[in-house]
Amino acid sequence: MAIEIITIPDLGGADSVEVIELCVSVGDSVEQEESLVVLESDKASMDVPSPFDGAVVKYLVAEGDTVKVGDAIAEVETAASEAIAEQTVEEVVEEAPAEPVPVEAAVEAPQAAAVSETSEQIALVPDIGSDDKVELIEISVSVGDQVEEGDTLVVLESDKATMDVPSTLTGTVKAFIAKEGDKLATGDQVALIEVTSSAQAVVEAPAPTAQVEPAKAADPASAPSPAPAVTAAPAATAAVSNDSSDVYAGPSVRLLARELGVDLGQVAGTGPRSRIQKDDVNNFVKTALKSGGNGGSASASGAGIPQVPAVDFSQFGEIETVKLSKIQKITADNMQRNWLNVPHVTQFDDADITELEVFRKSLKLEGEKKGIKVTPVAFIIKAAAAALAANPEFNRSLAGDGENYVQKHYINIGMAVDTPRGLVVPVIKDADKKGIWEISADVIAMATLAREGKLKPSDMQGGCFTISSLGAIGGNGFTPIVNSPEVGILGVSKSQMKPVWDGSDFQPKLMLPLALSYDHRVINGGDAGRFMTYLVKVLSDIRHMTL
Ligand code: CAO
Repeated sequence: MAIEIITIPDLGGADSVEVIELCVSVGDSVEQEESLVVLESDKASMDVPSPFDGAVVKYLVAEGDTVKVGDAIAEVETAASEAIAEQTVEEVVEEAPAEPVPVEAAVEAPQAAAVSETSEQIALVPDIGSDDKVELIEISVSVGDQVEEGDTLVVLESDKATMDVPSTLTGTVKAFIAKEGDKLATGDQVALIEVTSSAQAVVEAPAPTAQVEPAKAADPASAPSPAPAVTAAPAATAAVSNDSSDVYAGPSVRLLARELGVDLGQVAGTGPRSRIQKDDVNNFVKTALKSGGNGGSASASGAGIPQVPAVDFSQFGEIETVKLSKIQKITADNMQRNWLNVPHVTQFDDADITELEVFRKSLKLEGEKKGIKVTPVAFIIKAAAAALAANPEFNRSLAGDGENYVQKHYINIGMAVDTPRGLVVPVIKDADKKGIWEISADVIAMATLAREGKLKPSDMQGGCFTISSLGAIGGNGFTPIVNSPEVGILGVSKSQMKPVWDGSDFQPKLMLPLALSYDHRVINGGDAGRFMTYLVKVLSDIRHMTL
């Protein structure tokens, strides 16, 4: 009987996470996409779904265990892998294009093609996120090569992105079934691999079960947070190729390098066959920042930034040192990166929301019936969506190549939420298409999930523009930091009644202070002036939103 071992997929940056729930009883059947376990990091909880229909034979983890990417979590008996197991090598060879397959190598293979009973397995094209066929543009290893899990087997190219297809197995490449120039679709066979040990024979999930989101990953500009794409099976990831140099690194490492402005050609890889890992990039940056520093003097570091001297505060009084939460650390890194990379300008204005408040308060009774509280934030999100539609410059991101920008044709608004564990930014999707009730319900749901630490990675991805509202707390204004690769962020402060001159008299008006920070590489002052003026107009008279 074919048993497959399910492993922890890419956690998108989280080092280790806790198993908080085993969702299926041992012996019970599980359907494809049904959750096997729930993991929780400081940032979010994540479901790990089963990649196929089957039955849980046993769990290899317990609730409370701390796990990391690649750890085995369960054994699942699956009909799908039996089907693959029954496929003989001869069948594989028959199906394969004649030219690229060294038949001898394939025929020497002992028996079946895919699972634990034999040491031969077929690498398939995982879910590439569309039904279209994509071209195989590069075979990255040779027949006879030893490949490690994670090594790139082939590179596919669509009109949108190039995609590395990494091996999910450690073993020897016995034959390539596909050749350069072939057009491949999800589930097509790529290569025959002889695994080196049964312990490593984690069966690659059949293609239909892969959960990759190549479109998102392919557009670094639309994926501002490093949140993981939760996948049940390791699969191909996609990224726009940085260049055609022969640097040996996967797409996520290339994306990180682009975000940090690191030239991968200067980074020494410590992975198998000198493959560059994320840690190599991070260490390169740390070393660059430290080099040139001399124990905290004001001299410039390698990156030209003077180091902040370390101070022993205990000499001045009692202190305690408290560990930063994961979210706090991620926020600190993101803020510093964005502050250093983005040339910020902040523009200020006040919107007269006197009428908006009258209207909002008139919704109170209806809101109580619906169980939805409408705060000014919902109107600000709606107005920002309208301003984005009217000023598409704010819905752009610089492309990683520095030669292009990406114009987004969807409008998702991120909303900063203050939680006990730190700042998180869930995203209200398609805010331009939603009404105030729906946006209000989203705001409540997202803020609740955020505060309970239950946001899914996908809840925090795909933002185009962020709103940071301190309106319920107070203050006249602040200069928010752009949530790069977005190019604009709106800081909202507390509305106050103010005397406003109407030409002949002072009128009491409820004024909402707004601060718009923008990336001056993408947005000009004129663009920002028009965006802000439009926003103020819409908030002052919400009938404009309907135009
Ligand atoms: N001016 C005056 N009052 C405001 C206001 C404003 N701009 N915005 C909201 N309010 C009032 C609401 O009317 C409501 O008052 P009532 O209860 O009397 O009706 C109250 O503030 C509600 O506040 P809230 O925080 O519960 O809900 P919200 O919809 O205003 O905001 C959220 C939701 C998630 C944005 C908010 O809770 C939050 O977390 N804000 C912090 C964001 C943050 O930390 N930003 C900084 C990031 S950079 O470090």
